[in-house]
Amino acid sequence: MATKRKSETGQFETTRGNGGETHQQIPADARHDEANHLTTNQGIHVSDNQNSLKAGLRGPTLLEDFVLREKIFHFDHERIPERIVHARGSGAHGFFELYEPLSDITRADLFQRAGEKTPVFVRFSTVAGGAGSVDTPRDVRGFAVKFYTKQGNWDLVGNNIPVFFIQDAMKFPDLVHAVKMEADRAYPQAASAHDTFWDWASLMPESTHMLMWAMSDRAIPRSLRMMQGFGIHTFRLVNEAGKSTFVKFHWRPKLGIQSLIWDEALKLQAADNDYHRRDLFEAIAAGQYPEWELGLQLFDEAFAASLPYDVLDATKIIPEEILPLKIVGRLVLDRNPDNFFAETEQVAFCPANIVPGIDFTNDPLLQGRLFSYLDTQKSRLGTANFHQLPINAPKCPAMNFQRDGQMQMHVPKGRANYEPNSLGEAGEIGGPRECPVTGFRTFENAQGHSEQGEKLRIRAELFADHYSQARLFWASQTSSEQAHIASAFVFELSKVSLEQVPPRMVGNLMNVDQALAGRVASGLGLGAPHRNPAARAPVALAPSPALSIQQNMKKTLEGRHVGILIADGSDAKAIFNLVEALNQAKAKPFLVASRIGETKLSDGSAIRADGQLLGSPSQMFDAVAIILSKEGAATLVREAAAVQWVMDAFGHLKAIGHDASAKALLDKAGVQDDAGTTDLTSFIKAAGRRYFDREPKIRMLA
Ligand code: HDE
Repeated sequence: MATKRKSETGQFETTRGNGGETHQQIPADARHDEANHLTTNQGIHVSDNQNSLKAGLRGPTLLEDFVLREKIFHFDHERIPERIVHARGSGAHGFFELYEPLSDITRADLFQRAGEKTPVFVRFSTVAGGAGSVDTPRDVRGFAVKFYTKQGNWDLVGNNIPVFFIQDAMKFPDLVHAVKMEADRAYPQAASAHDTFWDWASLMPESTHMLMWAMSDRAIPRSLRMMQGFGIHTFRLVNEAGKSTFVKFHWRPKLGIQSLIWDEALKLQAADNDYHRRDLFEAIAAGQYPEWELGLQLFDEAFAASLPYDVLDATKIIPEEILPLKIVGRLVLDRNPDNFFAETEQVAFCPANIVPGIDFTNDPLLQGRLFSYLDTQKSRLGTANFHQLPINAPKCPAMNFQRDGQMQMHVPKGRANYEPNSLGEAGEIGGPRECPVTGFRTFENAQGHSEQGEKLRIRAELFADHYSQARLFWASQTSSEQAHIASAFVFELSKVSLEQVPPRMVGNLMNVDQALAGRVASGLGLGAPHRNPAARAPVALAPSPALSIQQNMKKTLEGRHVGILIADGSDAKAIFNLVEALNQAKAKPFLVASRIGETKLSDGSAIRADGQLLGSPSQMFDAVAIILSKEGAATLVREAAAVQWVMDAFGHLKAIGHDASAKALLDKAGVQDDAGTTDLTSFIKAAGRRYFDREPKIRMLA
């Protein structure tokens, strides 16, 4: 029954029958907060955010309920189209700090003063999956940085792999159609392991170098904080005198580069869809700010001409051993977005956003990108005024005569919406004017190289070399990394049902390395591979150890997560000491037990676990420790999740520290002693790395 009762202040308030009970017990005046009104979008105070307006107690909802209609209307339109590629991403705010002035090579304002900090917003992403897909598929990762410089926004929209699948923008829609879910069946989501991708890739020899990277552990990063970033294309830096220097941009993670084991990546898709997003958010929230250094490869025309590959070809790198990086500054991410949608979703990157002192080259892939990104923002964000959104707006003044359009947020004053005008002379606002001094001037390329020639649909000669650098990459890997690459090819091609595709792909690999092709063919159960003709004979290039992850990993626990499995009766002191040592090593300890609430320790104290065993499988950690009582171990050997926990930690090549009582569980999980299985005293020292030499004993790789 609905009744009306009088509140203490004399206001009437409706109470409801069953099901309608909300907060009506609170007197109306107690909820009245002058400064904190819930309102409609028109600013009307809302009296009731729980009930729609009805004709009578059990009557129909009334159309006149503008509060309900507005709320539902807005909700209905909450989603915007996701990005056609790179739909799933995570972002963060931070700054770029310059180490030393670079005025001799660029007039870009952000590179002039040592110690100066430029605000940035960074978005990391996967490429193929939709916005709701998982974080750890085998995929390239986007690494897009928006620098809010004093001279306007500069977007360095890169990836975590320094080359790309294609050389010419013309092929991008084909690549994306082939890799995304298949057109008729709409699967697989976020995976390249399917017919159409490999059909396309095997017919595109220029993709071979990138495929080598994509099949390597680069495509399964451990953390967004532990991957390198690359601008990929050759760009130009231009100084005050108009002199141009070619540049390739590199980001180097302070925590070192690190990747997952493939089986671990697969299991993480089940354990934590948001593994990377959570890792980034939590690290920043905990004050462990991810950091990268910016490295530049600087060179001139003569150097470019001396190389046996074309620097305008995005399927080629310049090895660091030939052209070392000049480290010029650091990128620090120190603030999570306040709102995912407003910032990470609405951020609109565009490689065409450059500032005076930086310029493009004729890389035909880059040239296509200069069109695409602005264009895509219009359909994604719906208006040509997307640059006015707070996350996209420059932090320096922006003034021009562009006007109107959907969702115009500015209210320009006066009549000056054209130029030239003489309104200023009449005492009105005349508006801004161009400036040849501070304004952006395109590099004129006048040193005998001015762009002229016939109109041709053609690529430069050296672009036809599709294999030399794929070979270089292969030769630069450790034998463990080579086994991962060969096995990844086998995994991916094993999911292909078009019979003509795997032999064709293996035929391309024959041009990279016969042994690799043989291993992939044998892993797939194919006959002896046949070499596909190469458009241009590969040349010998010296290996580049800088391309190997394993040879460049940092031995450290910093920023790493360590799972500690405990049970009733576990040694309290051992747990305390380990947690202390891990904190000191800047690692994140995480207690795992069968019950979250309370685990009773050896000294009678009780401890709360951070995670329950089933919900915290060992793939979530970089290393694990197991501290058990005899009874605890006896219970856990009968718990499949505990046995699996240990088995996976061992299979994922992690350090396992344990006390004597845990031995029974280790034995049950088939753990064999090696350098990575230690007692608790040696654990901290052992835990800062993976044990790749364990792998051949436990996994049959191709
Ligand atoms: Fe992109 N790319 N891309 N891409 N790309 C997009 O822009 C495109 C390429 C990259 O976090 C889209 O806003 C073309 C190379 C990143 O928001 C779109 C070509 C590299 C991101 C687009 C390329 C990238 C994108 C989709 C070939 C590494 C995510 C939504 C000519 C250097 C940025 C959007 C973010 C996003 C087009 C090739 C990196 C459709 C046409 C090479 C990191 O405009």
